[in-house]
Amino acid sequence: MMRVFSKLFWVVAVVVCLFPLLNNINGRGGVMAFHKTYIVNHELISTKNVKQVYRTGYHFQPKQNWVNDPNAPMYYKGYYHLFYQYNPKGAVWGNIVWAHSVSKDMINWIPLKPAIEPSKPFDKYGCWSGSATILPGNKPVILYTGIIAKKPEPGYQVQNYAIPANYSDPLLREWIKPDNNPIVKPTSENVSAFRDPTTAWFNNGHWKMTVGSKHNQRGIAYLYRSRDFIKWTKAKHTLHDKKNTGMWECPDFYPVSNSGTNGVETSALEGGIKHVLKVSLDLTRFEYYTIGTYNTFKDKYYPDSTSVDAWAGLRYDYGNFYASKTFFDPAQNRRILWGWANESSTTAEDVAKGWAGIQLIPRTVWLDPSGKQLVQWPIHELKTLRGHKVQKTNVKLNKGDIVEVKGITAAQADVEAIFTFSSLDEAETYDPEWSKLPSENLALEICGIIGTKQGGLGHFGFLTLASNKLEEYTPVFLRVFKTQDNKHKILMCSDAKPSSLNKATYRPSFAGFVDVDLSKKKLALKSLIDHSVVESFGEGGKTVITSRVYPTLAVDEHAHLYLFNNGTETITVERLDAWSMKNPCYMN
Ligand code: DQQ
Repeated sequence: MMRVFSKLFWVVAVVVCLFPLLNNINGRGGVMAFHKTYIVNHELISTKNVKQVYRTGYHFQPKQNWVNDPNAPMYYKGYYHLFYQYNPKGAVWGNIVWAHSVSKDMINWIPLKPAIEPSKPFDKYGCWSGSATILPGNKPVILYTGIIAKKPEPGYQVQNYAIPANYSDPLLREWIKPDNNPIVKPTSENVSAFRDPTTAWFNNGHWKMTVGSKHNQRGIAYLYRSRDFIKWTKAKHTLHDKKNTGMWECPDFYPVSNSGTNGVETSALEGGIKHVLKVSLDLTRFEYYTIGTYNTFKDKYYPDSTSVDAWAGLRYDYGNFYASKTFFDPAQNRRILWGWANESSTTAEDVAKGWAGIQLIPRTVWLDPSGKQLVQWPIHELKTLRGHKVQKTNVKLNKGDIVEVKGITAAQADVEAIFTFSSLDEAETYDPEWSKLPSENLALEICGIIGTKQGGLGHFGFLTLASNKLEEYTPVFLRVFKTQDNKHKILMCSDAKPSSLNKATYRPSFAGFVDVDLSKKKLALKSLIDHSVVESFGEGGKTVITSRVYPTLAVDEHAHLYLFNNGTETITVERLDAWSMKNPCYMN
């Protein structure tokens, strides 16, 4: 049976590759609060004449309509499954169903019919986010949030489960929502803030899972226990909570290995591991994580003292990245992170182009040897899309130099560079006054202060999606500062401000610090550029920033990629590798 499906996958894949017109190859090849209902008459808006210059080439996006959170990613019988929040009726949030696609490599996708749609009293007004757990005997089960009434806004929330109709179907095309749903109901104080159940883990004879919530402005990850996955009891205490952080959406709780890059299964609780708790904060529309210890005796999570447990804490991504979810991939012993990037264009522009939202390239995630942060890197399968390559070595970038990287499709590319410098002397002083700035995102505050002013050691990096005369560009760069105790602080920024002449789009600057030892006098940068998205990885994935941008001139073959240095210290590009990126055989 599996062999038949696998054959079918590749037959379909090859056919579609041969006939690009069938998919979006020919089409070329953040962040906002929602749960808001839009009244848009899509029939009155024609998308036919909209030039689709912002559609991505190699990111996951369906042919049309609105997309948000990735849901229940999992690996089952040879296929990766991705479900996601989807509006089948338009390019704005609403009418949410669980769309479903399957893949052999998380790059080429086959769309299937929606797996879960509102149909029963327990999910009549919406099937919101949730997760998959693989029960013993390789039996997947989905936990998801059902909306049972429109009031109180944004909806009355319960937790449901769904199971495959046919376990022998590796594509898991049919899902059953049993009539004993809902299996978890809210308490009276949080009926409209009680959602997004996690993947469950097993210990002490029970399955455990958390549900995101808030009480007043205290963010909460409630802990539930069950012996049979059907009857769930709320623990007297929370798994974790924190005052003044507002609603915790899409919590994710999982173990990471203390050493190496391999992932560990969600129920692994002992033997050289730490735990990660990530929450998506509805108040800021950014995600934060801490690294800590799961005390299995107390059934409670404690962040390490080195992990800031608040808005100034660590983020997977300091840019447009939300509602993420990880899963353990048993086929390759790794933990994979999926995240959603919203549009930064206006709702009217989204409706006109007929789609909104993309899933970012899945990233392998592991614990940094310091134990203080995670590291992320695009899955290795992405390399299969690399086409024509350009390589440069030992390119000197003096103060003010801008050097074009020619010979690749700059609007759809993968670029990696190692920058070196002979001395740290030129690094500017890290102003002690900056420590008084609001700490929610200090890096961003500093980025705003230094602006485009020339520095000492940096800023240097890439000008992505740049127009010929630099009327538009999205700079991704690094800049080094010297602190009073003679240490260094490295700032990484991705700045959408100069990205577009269209001033109606949201063009935020994003920034984070990169925690790196500079004794080798080297810094690495990678960007995945794809028409309207730039995903950048500082120092091998220690700091990641995603920007959504909408250039008006730097589109398709009119886009350019440059290396630049705007600091007094000469920078050497020790090595640059840049590839044109091909389109996958997308069928979404
Ligand atoms: N999106 C879902 C919710 C979740 C939010 C609704 C996060 O379940 O809290 O589409 O983006």
